[in-house]
Amino acid sequence: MDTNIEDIHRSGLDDLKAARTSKEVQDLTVRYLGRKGILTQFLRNISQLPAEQRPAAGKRANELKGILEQEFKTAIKKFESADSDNLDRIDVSLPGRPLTTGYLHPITQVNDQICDIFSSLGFDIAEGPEVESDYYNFEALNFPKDHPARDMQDTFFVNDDVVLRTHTSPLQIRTMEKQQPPVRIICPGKVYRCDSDLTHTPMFHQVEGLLVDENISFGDLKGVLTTFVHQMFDDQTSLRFRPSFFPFTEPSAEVDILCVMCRGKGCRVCSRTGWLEILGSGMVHPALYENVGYDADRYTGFAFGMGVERIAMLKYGIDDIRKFFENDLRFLEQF
Ligand code: 2NL
Repeated sequence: MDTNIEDIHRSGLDDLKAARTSKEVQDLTVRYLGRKGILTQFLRNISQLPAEQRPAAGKRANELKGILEQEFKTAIKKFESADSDNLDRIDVSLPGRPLTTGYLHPITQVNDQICDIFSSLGFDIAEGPEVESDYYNFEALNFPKDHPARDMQDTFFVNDDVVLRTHTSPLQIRTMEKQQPPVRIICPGKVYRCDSDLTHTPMFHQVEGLLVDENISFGDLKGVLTTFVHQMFDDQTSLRFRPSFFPFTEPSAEVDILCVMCRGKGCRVCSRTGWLEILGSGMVHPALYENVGYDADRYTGFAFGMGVERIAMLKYGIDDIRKFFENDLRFLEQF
């Protein structure tokens, strides 16, 4: 026998050390342990050794067979897991995956447009709580307790004295309590009314505005709201001021625009009137000035309120308010 078992052991481990891939280790396994492998040959040749040497050589050769099998197997596993790491690694030469950009909900877009128009006219933006006291939501706004006007707004009560605000006017009362005229604010925000159908949801978004100063007239109200309508729709839009009633304004007026569907001819959308109501407004009732400590002889002002969903429906010709709340991307992606 020319090859020494210890030489096979040493060269086996040296070859393994030099191997760099699982394929190379697989080749080594064949070279040492395969049918014609170096160690296999050695084992086969043991029968030709002198009888007294056979047991020790057989024991040692089988021992080495176990060692090499184990070492090669471990090395193959190690290289294979490293190979799969390589597959997962990022290929920086590949083109990037495009990121889909987000977009704002149509109600947010219309709300922002309304706020931008009034900001450009010099109004500040005020925000505040959605849970309000009966005082700020009704009493201070000239809705006496048990007055039928409270039935105009189907209120969600938290308890006898606390409500979910039915409009954002409470914020305007709070602002007037803190600050003497001139006041020029708009109040955007969520409001709540117990009402649900094609044009009403229990929660909707409102923007209310208030301007109080010396010598403010109904003419100022008409000028500001006409400018708003022309910027929000288009500057050819016809509008009219129609007498109305609110407990907190006197006189009161609702603003209509010529029907965007039939241009005034009369259709289903405008109930054959040719006009669409878009907001309510009026001169602030003197009783409110008393409640907030303003001099009612010195100051006058106007106020207005509009539903953001309603403006968005008219602007985009949407017939069902609930579409804004269903979060169907096929609808939302169109804006
Ligand atoms: C509507 C009508 C309106 C007001 C809101 C208001 C607020 C104060 C004083 C006086 Cl603090 N008025 N707000 C005035 C007229 C109409 O809203 O139909 N909103 C959706």
